[in-house]
Formats: sequence, structure tokens, C-alpha cells
Amino acid sequence: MESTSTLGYKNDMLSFDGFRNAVIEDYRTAVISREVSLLGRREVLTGKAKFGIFGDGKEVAQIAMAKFFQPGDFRSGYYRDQTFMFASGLASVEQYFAQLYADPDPKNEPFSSGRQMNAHFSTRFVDEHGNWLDLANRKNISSDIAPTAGQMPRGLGLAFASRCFRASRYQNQLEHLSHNGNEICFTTIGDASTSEGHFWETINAAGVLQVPLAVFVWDDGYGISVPKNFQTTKGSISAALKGFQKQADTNGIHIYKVKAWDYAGMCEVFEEALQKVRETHEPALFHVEEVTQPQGHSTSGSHERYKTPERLEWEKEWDCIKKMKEWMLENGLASAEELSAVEAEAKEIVKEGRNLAWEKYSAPIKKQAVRASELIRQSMVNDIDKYNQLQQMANELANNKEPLRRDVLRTIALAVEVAPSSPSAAELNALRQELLEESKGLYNSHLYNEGPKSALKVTEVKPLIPFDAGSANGYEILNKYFDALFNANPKVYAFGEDVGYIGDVNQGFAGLQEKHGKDRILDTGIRELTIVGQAIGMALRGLRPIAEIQYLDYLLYGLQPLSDDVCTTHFRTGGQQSCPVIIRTRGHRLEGIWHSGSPMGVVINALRGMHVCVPRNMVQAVGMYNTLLQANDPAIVIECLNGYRLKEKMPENLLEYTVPLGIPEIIREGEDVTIVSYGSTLRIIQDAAERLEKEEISCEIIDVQTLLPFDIHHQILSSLKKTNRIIFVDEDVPGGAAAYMFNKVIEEQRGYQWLDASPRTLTAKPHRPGYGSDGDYFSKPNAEDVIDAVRAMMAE
Ligand SMILES: Cc1ncc(C[n+]2csc(CCOP(=O)(O)OP(=O)(O)O)c2C)c(N)n1
Repeated sequence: MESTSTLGYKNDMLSFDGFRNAVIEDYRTAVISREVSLLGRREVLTGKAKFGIFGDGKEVAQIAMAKFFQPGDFRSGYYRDQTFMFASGLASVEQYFAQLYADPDPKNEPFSSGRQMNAHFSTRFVDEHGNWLDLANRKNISSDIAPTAGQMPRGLGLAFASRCFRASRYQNQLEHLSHNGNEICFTTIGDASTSEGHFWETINAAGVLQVPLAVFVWDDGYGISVPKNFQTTKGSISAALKGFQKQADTNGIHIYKVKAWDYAGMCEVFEEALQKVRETHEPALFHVEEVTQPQGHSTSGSHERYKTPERLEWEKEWDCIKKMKEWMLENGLASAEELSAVEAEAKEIVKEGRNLAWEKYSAPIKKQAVRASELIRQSMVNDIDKYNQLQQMANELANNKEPLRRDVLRTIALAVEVAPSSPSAAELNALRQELLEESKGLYNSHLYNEGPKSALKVTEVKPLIPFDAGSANGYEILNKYFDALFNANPKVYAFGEDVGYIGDVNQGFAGLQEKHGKDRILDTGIRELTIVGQAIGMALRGLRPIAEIQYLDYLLYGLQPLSDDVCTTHFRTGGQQSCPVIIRTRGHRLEGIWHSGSPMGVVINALRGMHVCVPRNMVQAVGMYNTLLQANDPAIVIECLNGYRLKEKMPENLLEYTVPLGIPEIIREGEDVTIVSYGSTLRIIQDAAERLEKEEISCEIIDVQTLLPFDIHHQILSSLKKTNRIIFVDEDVPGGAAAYMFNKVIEEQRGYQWLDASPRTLTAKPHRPGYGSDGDYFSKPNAEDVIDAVRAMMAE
């Protein structure tokens, strides 16, 4: 294993003493981080924490990398980056341990309020009112996620945003977010995770787009137990990537190889390469080789099971901290005594941080335990056995050295079960309710914005449609709206397949790229996953991306980052970050297996944390875009594929009117049966209702408008109270979104009390629709199906 060290790093810029001190400080950070890993593992093995994953073996590389992480930059990394966080001044030992213990207090655990496993970091992007902070002047950590390579599409987007800022004509309005797009996104990934499609799609997109993305691959040779020869072509990510490498006359990505134990060599390479990334926006990949993993993958197992004795021996010999120490001694940068003192001190610092974290984490729970045990102890019961049982429970809780909130609640519940008629039971129940209430804030908050930037708090403004308003095709309404929107809001961007030059396949953006610029309305490759990633990064940085997925059928390609990343951003950061992406797509009825999908059950179940808007026409769609753009919650808007050429009245106040979310609209009033639906299916239902009217059956048709949120004021229940019959119709599979609506109204709204006939769902067949109009007719619910179902209900 050859050395590539050079002792010259920054020698010219610093005095020898300055340089020496800086290196000793770096060594101190490295050994502190190593101690954190060692002690962290012990905390798990002794039962104080549930699981641990650590950054041992990657310390020196991350210290070198952190030197060039500047205010304004972003990191989109993964769970190995503790040293980077320490070296960047963004995490303390105490905070690290607070997360290991899952401390839900954001004052102690600022990364995720105890919601994420250890080493899943973040920094604050928005204030408590939902306003973006001056990210251009801060070091920014986008919140980590555990799905391997999930950080890659987001990293692309964070880097792409720099490109947007650099090209923007409105830079003076965006100064708090960016300094001329000079910001790099540092992305880290393990060598095995480069096997994921996410990695390859990101690298290709970065090579095409030319964005300031710096990818660091920590190559420790394994993905848990599976060696890299099973992961990567040629067993080397830099070798496999050769075709992506940028040449003088091509686009592409710069590729560098460094060794994880070579402090000076890495500093030198990173400095020059990252400066180039910053200036040119040409992406770079650093293949960091010869990384070790001294404690194995995680606390879940031991690496002796899959590493050979020779490999284990090699890892000891080439440990980066050991090598850094040797290099310092060889070059006279420190004496052995000095370094021993640093090491001893590190042990103390880490122990102290751990103790403080444990104290702060456990104090409020112990207080609860004391309160509960005292109350239990004082319970008044006549029965001596019960009395003894209660005393024992109280003692066990009081003596539990590591109580959890659940232990306290369970003990209270058990005590009430022992003596339900004791006068103390009421007090115990009250305490239980109080603690449950407190836990809601700690564990169940922030799925959506709760403050002023909640989409549910946007004031309703009705569309103004003059009585003599002309009719326009649906797509023309969208087109006129987007034109006005791009004039009014410099933060809005639109992109996707065929969105730029031809203005999307249904002409919503036709002619608008020419008017508003190629930098704001743009074409992308066919890569739904990274289209979503692009949107995520932009939204995190304060822009308002409208990312297009050409057809709803292809949303599945981009579903993972929406579900795992977008939907959890606000929740997993305890409200510190928001990711208001708007996914624009089109779906429901059209033709054949791949262009008529309406997998709404998939969407609503995978996307809790986003709003799901299902407008029946383009006037409603525009109102929804207006609502969403005033708020910080992410959303998907599914336009009706067969709606672009339907005639609608053009509202006058296109930029102002809003459609409130979670508020259904009664689009036909009736007395006998309530029919609940959304999107294209409503037109089928309207046809059926008109025909049923001739049989003197009066249908009330309700458009739910949004599936998430769903009928927040229970208007559907009011309709059911009147008609006493209800049917839920959509184009999803049986048990899909129609079943969800059924559950919401019949169970949650307690609609079962008002039924005179059995409630029903009417859905598509479980298979996809065959091609052609008959394929549609025999697969999706048609007007005759609706009529038959309603007649059957009336006959019951
Ligand atoms: C999508 C996904 N698949 C599987 C896992 C389980 N898993 C967690 S880490 C890991 C190995 C990752 O190895 P590598 O990328 O080399 O990173 P390292 O942990 O070695 O730093 C696996 C398979 C996961 N978190 N996400």
C-alpha cells in the first residue's frame, strides 16, 4: 500500500507552529471521534442505547474534507460522518450521545429531536415560523436518512440549486440563500451503496448538468459482510466510472483517488479539487480507498464473522489514526508524550460528554417515575395483597436506574388495573393523560407544518369568473397561470421530461421557456428518481420547484425519495427543515396498461407527510398550486389526463384564488344517495346521476378534492345524514383509495350510524386496464356500473 503523502499542505500559508498546532488539533478531533465510537458501542452493549453505528476508520479523511466545507455549503451524507460533524463544529460529543439515547428534547438532541438513530445529523434551515434562515452564511446539513444511497438524489438537487442561483436574474432577492451559487454540496456514500441505481442516476445527471457536487466514497471494502467484488464492476468504483470522467472537451465528472490514512495527501487533493468544483460547477468524485472499520459495521454483529484474519490484521496496521500519528512523529510535528496527553484528554472529554448527555436525557423521565411511584405508593386500598402489589410496583419504578417513558406509563396503567375503584385511580389516570399529552409533542408532532406555513392555514380566495368569461381548454388555463406565476415569483422553477422546449406533453408550459428562460423552465433526462432529488435539494434551499413526473404511472420510479425523504423531512428534524416540493403529474383515465394508472392507494399510503391533491379540472388545479405555494408542506397534484382539452371558464384572478385543502365540494346536490369520488371519475358519475334522475333517484355528488388531508370538517357526514346511503367510487384497485375514503367516513366520522343501506365501494378491476376504449370500459368503473350500484342500494 504505497504512500501518497506530501508534507506541503498549506505550509506556505502558515508558520510552522501554526501548521503544527492545526495538525495537533486535527489529531485531537480524530481521537475524540474514535473514543466516541468506542464508548458509544459500549453504551449499546450495556443496554443504555438500542443500536449504534459509528464512524471509526473514517476520521482522518473527514477531518481533511471538513477543512474545505465553507459557510453556505451543504452536506448530504450518511451515518458514518460523525467526525465531519465534529470537525465542522456542527456537533458536540454531548449532542452525539443525546441522539444515541434517543433524547426527544431538541435542546439536547438538535439533529432530530430523538427521532433518528445515532449519527443521522441535520442543521436548522427554517425558523419556527417557517421562514428560511440565511443559509448562505451557515454550514448546512440536510437531514440524513438510513436507506442506502438515498442521499444521492438529494445531493444532486442541493448542488443543482447552486446552478439555479448562479443563473438567476433575481440574485439580489435571494442573497440570504446563496452567494452567486458558489456553494458545493458534499455528498458521502459507502462503497457498497454505489451499487444502488440512485448512485448511477445521480452521477449521470451530475455529469450532464454540471453541478457543484462533490461525492466522497468511503471504500472500506464491504457492505456489511458482502465484499466489494460482489458489489462493483472491477471491484473499484473509480475504475467502473471511467467513462463518466470529464475530459477537456466533454462534460462529465472529475475523479480522484486518495488513501484514507493519508492526511496530508488528502488535504492537498481536496483543497485544489474542491476549489475547482466551487468555481466551475464541474462535479467531482473522490474515491477514498483503504478505509478501515475497526469495530465492524454496527452494534448488530461482529466483523470477525466475515473478515479474514489477514484483513483484520491489515486494518489494524493501516488504521488512519495510527498512520496519522506515525506521520506526525516522523515529521517532528509532535512528540509521543504530547500525543499521549491528547489521547488521555480525549478519553476524559468523551466520558464527560456522555455523562452530561445521560443526565439530561434521564432526568425528566426519572422525575416522572418518582411522581408516579409516589402516587402509586399512596394509593388507598383495603386489600393487603393489592396494597403489597402496589408498593412493589412503586418501588420497582422508583429503583429503575434507566426508566423509559413507557415504563412509567405502563406502571401507572397496571396500578389502576390492580385497584380500579381506589380513590387514587382518578389521580393516576389524570397523571397518565398528562404524560400521554406531553408525549404527543415529543413523538407525534411535525408530520406537516403546524405554524403559519401550514397549507391548512391558507385563506380561501374564490376564483372570480365573470359571467361573460370565455371558455378555454384546460391546458390553456394552466398555461396562462404558469406564465403569470413565473413573472410573479422568482423562486419558482419547473422541470421534467419534455417540460422545457415543448412546454410539457400537454402544453401547460408551451412557449414559456422562451419567455422565462432556460434556467427556470427546463428539460431533464428520463430519470424520475433524480427529478425528485433535484426538487428536494432546491426546496430545502428555499426555492419553489414544480417537478414534473410525466405520467402518474411512472411515479413509482420517484416514489422512494418522496416517501423516505420528502415525507419525513419535517418530522425527522423536529420541524427544523421543510421540503416544499410540488410534484406535478397527470393520471387516471386514458389508454392501456401504462397510461391510465390511478394507484391512489399506493400514493396515499406511501406519502403520509405530503398533501395529495386530485383536482377534477384545471381551474381547481390552479387554485391548489396557489394554496401550496403559500405554504411549506410538500404535495403532489395529479391532474386529469383526459382533462386538458375540456372546456372551462377562465378565472380573472388566476394568481390569487386558492382551493383550501381537505375541503370537499358538493358538485351536485341530491337527496337519495351520496356518491363520493375525485378526479376523472366524477365525469362518469355525473353522467350516471343525470340518467338516474330520470328514474327519480336523486344523487348528491361530492368531490373530495384532496385525499390527504381528507374532509377535515366532516362535510361528507352531513351529506350522509341527509341521504342515508353512501358509495365511494374511484379508478383504483379494490381496497385502494375508495376503501380509504370508506374508512374515513364510516369509521372515523362515525358514518355507520346514519346508514339505511349497506355502504359500498365501486372501483376498477384488480388488473390494469386493457388498451383501447373497450379495455377501459371493462376495467374501470363506467356509468352503467354506477347506475347498477345505486339502483341496488335503493332496492335494499
Ligand atoms: C436501501 C437499503 N438497503 C439495505 C440497507 C441495510 N444496510 C444498511 S448499511 C448497509 C451496508 C452499506 O455499506 P456501505 O455502503 O459500504 O457503507 P458502510 O456502512 O460500509 O460505510 C446495508 C446493506 C439499507 N439501510 N438501505
